[in-house]
Amino acid sequence: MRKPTGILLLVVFVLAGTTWADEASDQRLAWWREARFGLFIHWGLYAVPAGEWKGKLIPGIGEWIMNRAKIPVTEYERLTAQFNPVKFNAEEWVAVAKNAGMKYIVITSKHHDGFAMYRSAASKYNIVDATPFRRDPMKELAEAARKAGLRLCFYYSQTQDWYEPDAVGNNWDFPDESKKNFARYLENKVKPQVREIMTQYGPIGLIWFDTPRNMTREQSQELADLVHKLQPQCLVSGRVGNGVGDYDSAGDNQISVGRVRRDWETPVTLNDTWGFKKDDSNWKSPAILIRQLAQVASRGGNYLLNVGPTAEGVIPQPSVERLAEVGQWMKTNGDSIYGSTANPLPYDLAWGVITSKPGKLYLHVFEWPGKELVLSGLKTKVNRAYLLAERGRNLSVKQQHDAALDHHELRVTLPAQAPDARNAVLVLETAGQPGMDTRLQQQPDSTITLPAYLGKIHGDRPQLRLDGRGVVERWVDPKEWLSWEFQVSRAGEYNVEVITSQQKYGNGWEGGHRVTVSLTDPEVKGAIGDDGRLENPSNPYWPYVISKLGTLKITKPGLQKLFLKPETIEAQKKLGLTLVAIKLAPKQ
Ligand code: FHN
Repeated sequence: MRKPTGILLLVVFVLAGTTWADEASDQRLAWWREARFGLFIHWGLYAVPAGEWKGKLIPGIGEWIMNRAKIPVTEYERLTAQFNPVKFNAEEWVAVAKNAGMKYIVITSKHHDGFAMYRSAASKYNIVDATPFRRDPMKELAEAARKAGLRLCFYYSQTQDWYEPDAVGNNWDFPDESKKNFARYLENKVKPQVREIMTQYGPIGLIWFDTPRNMTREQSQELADLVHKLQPQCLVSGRVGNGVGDYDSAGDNQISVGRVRRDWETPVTLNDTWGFKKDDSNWKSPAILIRQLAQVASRGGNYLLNVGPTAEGVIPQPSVERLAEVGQWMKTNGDSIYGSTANPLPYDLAWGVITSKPGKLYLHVFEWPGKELVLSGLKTKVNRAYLLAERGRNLSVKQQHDAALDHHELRVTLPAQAPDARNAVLVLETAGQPGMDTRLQQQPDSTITLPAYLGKIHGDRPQLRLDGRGVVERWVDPKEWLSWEFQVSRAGEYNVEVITSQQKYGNGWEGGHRVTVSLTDPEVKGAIGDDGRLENPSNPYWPYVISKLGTLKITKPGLQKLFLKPETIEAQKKLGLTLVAIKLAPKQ
């Protein structure tokens, strides 16, 4: 008799605990979900060498120079004498963020080099005690941010600390792993410093821990608990490790696809580095930034865009200019981003992406169709349509339902020219919550795109999986395959293209796999060859490769099933079949 009661109590307790934890995260996340857009700042001693050490340019990201050039602590710490950012002006930095339409700032309080960018009693290796500057820039930023109504947040590197013998990462000064005591480093430096940043600067929006590496679940939990104990409303980023953060973090510069289950954020660089590097001028265009911001919001995430100020304390002008352009766009179109939620459809559209709010859909049109925009799948009546750039002018709308195919189609008459060629936002006000037909379906331009992330995986304990970008990884076993179900509205002959992804920066791609793409009946076979490169429209880092397989005939409209089955997979480079999507386009 007693045992079941005990178990019951335990279950109730665990469930109650879970609900409580979720509710607490939910409350903390309220401002952050509203914000959607933040400024990341990587600023530290590494801005002094700015990518160059002893006359040599060091490849890789700027804030990693100590690690990449294996600079001994005794040499690196001498940079403190040169670090005097006299041009630093907290109000100017905050104004840059505010003008961009950003609502929070996340700045490195301590990066992997171990140097604290604030007054720290726990370590003399900090900007106030160890540099001629002697000021605490975090204090100045906290005040400026508060005045401007932005939330200040801190980045803190909790495992890697190349200054400390007990921490992770410095194996050139401290090669003997057996002497390292990570728990001691956590107790002696991390926790005291986390306490400091949580108590010296007023309310903090979030702590952005990074590279959890060897953290045990208990250690991650202890850090999260410490933050929440000191400031119950402060968020903890997913990179605290072991899934104990309040929200998830996508990989660097990765834009997650499809429906993401938890709240998430992606950190993106304006050029290629995070910390300032004098030879990095690979700036992303405002068009890409505006597009990425909308894409991230359309998948329910936050966009954290990074600048790397110089050792003098100046945010590089090309960054300031790009942020100002995004800010201009936000002034007109911010309603479609702030407080928005994900696209109710599980896929992107040929012309762009969708964000939503109660009773509203925001169509972010990257490719202006001219004259008319057609959207499939909206079941609810549209009361009003207008462009955010021309709010006073209602656009004419036609809605149709093909009962035989159960196909909903909406047509909006547009001005011939887009009010903004990078992203013009069209608002649809619906009668109540927009209801969508979420089945994958043929688009109004007659193309059918079957994204890998919506495919069903088959095989005996399949190894293949989707990475955060929606690209298939570890597809090296030809016995594993994918299938999709989708609605077709027009029969006909279709060209079949298989789109795969290259590695980051276009470094590496593997082809030569033989595959069969088949519908329930007809099929097309062929090799995955390099028939053309395609700029990845959402991310310049991972370009695509198109393979033209031939054609497939769809004999009648309605529900179709498509199978992608490999016969052989080349996996010498260990990349395998890095599928992004299959595209069917009408044969002309
Ligand atoms: O190693 C760091 C890197 O220097 C930078 O801080 C990025 C930002 O997301 N985080 C780590 C790598 O993921």
